[in-house]
Amino acid sequence: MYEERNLALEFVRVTEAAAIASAEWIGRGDKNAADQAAVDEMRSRFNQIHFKAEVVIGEGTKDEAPMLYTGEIVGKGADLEYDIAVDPLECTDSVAYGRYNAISVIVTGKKGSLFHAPDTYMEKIAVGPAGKDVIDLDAPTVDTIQKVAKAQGKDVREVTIIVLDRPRHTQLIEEIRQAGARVRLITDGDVAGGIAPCVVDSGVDLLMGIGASTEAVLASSAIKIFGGELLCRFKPKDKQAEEHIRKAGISDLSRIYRSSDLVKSDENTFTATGIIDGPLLSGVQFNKHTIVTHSLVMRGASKTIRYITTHHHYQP
Ligand code: VTB
Repeated sequence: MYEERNLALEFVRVTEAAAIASAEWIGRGDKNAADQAAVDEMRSRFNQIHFKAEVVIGEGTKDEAPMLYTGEIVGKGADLEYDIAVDPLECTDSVAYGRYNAISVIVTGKKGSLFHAPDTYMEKIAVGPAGKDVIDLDAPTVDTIQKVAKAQGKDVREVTIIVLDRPRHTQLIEEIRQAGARVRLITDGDVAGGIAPCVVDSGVDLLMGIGASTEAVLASSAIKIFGGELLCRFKPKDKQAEEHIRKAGISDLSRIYRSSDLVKSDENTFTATGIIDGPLLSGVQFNKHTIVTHSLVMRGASKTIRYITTHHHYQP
């Protein structure tokens, strides 16, 4: 009976609510309040839905986070059928300081199918369907850009690469510019940034650089359904981070993961609602009598991709 359900569609009401709650905090300089509003809303709404899932990526360990912690069971269903990975507010700083790019996101897969990523850094490349067979994490930047340009039928000068604006990317940014391509810097948000190359009108062709491992799992669920690709490899910043990865049972740090390693089931889902405008989704708009949200809803089993604009009745 559950086979025909599209859980992603049920979750859109959850990400919408979390997005609206955190959008109330845009630009108020309080990232904890923005995050808490999204977490509270997401957590309470999960328990109105008939499903049962274990949080494999959430707000942190049980000690760090009282809600949506790794290992928490959510939903009011009977059987534990799903893994769930969430980020109620991906990019707390963007919301707190009114910057570009923030979403609320939920990913599910059959139990045991989502990668339990220890929270640390990974180096990543993500690309849309046309370039999926030409990317290589070990290739020189210029080669990757030339190959992706060719696969997309573009000139290198027309290729845009989204990169997190971090000192660790100084050399990468230089290499991209030397190759003749464009750099689009973002302050945060390589979930939306990693998915953007799959979206034809996003203006982004590639994501490159080092970002969080948990974000790689979230992005992979959408990238898989779009038919693009994400390659990544752990890049611990110090010995402690390396130890953290090993403690999670991962001994081969040189392993390259692709999106299908991070999200193993094809019965996966991806649901996200924009909080602030980004490369994937527009943010929450507050009008006099309505609040408008923009969401992306994807289901692996059918490969459906839905963009949902919702007008929420609003009486201040
Ligand atoms: C990125 C970014 C996230 O973490 O993954 C980043 O996409 C990586 O960590 O939005 P640093 O900030 O230490 O570079 C976030 O900024 C927050 O999860």
